[in-house]
Amino acid sequence: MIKQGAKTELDAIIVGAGFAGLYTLHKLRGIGLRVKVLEAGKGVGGTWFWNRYPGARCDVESLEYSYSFSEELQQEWNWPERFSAQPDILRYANHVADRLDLRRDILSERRVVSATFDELNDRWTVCTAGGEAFEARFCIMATGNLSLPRVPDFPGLKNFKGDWYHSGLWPEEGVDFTGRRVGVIGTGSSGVQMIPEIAKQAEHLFVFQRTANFSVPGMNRPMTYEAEQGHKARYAYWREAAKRTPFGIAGHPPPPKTALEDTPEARAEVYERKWGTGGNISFLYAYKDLLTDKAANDTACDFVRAKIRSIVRDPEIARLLMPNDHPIGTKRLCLDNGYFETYNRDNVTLVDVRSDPIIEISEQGLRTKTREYRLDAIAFATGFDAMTGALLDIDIRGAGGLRLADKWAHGPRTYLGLMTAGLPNLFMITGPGSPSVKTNMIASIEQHVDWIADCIAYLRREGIGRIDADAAAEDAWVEHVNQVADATLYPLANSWYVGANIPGKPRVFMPYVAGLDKYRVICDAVAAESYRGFKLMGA
Ligand code: N01
Repeated sequence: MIKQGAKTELDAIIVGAGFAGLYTLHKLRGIGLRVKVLEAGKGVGGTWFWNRYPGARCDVESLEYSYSFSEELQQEWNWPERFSAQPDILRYANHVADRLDLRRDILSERRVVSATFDELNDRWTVCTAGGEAFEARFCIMATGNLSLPRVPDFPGLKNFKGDWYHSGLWPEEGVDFTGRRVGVIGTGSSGVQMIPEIAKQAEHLFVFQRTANFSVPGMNRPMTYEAEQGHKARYAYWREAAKRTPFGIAGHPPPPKTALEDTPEARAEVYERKWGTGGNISFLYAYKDLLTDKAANDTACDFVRAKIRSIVRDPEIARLLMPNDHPIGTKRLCLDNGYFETYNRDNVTLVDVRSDPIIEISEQGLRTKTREYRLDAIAFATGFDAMTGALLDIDIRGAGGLRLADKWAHGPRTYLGLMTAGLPNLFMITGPGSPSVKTNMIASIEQHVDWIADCIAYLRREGIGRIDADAAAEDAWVEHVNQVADATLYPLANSWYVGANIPGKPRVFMPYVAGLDKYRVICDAVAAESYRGFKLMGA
């Protein structure tokens, strides 16, 4: 038990016990550091601890979305489905915590509120909401990219007599919607996943859609013994192959052709095959230029819109569900299990809140400009303050009192997404400016954690007390990240990748989209050149 007022002295503090925090703890322990993880939740698992909404499921296949660093771990764990459901991923995170004996260094229900760098001795002091303080040379932010939930500030929410939930803060005990009139606000990945499941329970489900979203089928299925064993027999091969791909996912050979090289008939066949295979990477890998050429992308958009028209019986509802404001894939392409089919149910109503905006949450439900919907419960699937939200939620102050919030007032600036100049010895895992959310997150996490652990081991070996990103290297990296994004269609969408979902957030494209394979090479070269672009100082 740590006493109020006392400071716990450590070598490294990790904030967050999701997949990034768990692996960082394991790695840093492995190089002999005294480490503690501070976690806001009651348990480990990060995203998969908080996002317990009905239908929550990963859109990367289970055999890929798992740690690769331990052959024993990857061999002994069994995944029940092709795409894992949230409870299975959370079970896996807990298994890893037990298997690697991580829990003794994880302090749960510790929400970090501040992190302050002391320049005199090159150490961070990290404080929790409960008033505890921890001090360490290194601070590693494993705070996640989609971990600060956002509830829009609709007037009247506090007066609502029913229950309301957010996808990212779902009650641990679950929610029974049986016999209730339920409203879901939002049709991103979370909404698309929860809508079919809530529709099966609710007396009536009202979906409040502002922007239609592209979604492709997951074609999820139970894992067969043959599929699992076949993959596991060559796990090392598949993991190595994944490292040489942009997404950190093996088994999707780069497409050889551009979309317009094929005839319309041949294209239709390709898209039909991809649709039947399931998976968003598979679909977006139909042609090599879908994310760089608008005319190519239009062909994929048209195919999905035609699918929606063919699935949804009411032509007016089908029309409303057809996305028309962004190229496919430039917002996270949703993966669903019967999403569009759900709108054929008698107990589901689609409400277009683009033409009839939400005015307020009333005592009895939700009021749009033209009418009131009586609701017993509202599920907000309204997303997150992505990529920077969780970091800026902490009062982080670096050298000379530099506040991260001030430094990033016009958008995040990092070198390699790993560090930001002026905040020495503070590393970010999958930070803005790294491939992160555009990849298999666990693959990106492993790459970052391995790099950070190697870097810290090097600093200790060389007797170096402080590492900081060089401002010029950071400027060059930010420019490079933007140049790469500008050569794609991504910036055309009003997505959370550019912060467009948060009113007032600076519009900056945050992930690095050149691919994890290329990024890995850059990071390795930086390390091999004695951490080029970083300033190493003092003992
Ligand atoms: O959030 P989102 P999410 N009035 O921001 C709507 C990952 N993820 O939680 O587009 C009305 O995508 C908003 O409408 P609009 C994945 O990376 C992965 O669904 O702003 N509507 C939009 O429809 C994903 O991209 C998995 O017009 C409002 C929705 O809310 C990321 O998390 C599963 C509104 C928000 O969509 C975030 O997904 C789940 C308002 N005032 C999540 N404000 C898988 O692995 C917002 N909306 C499969």
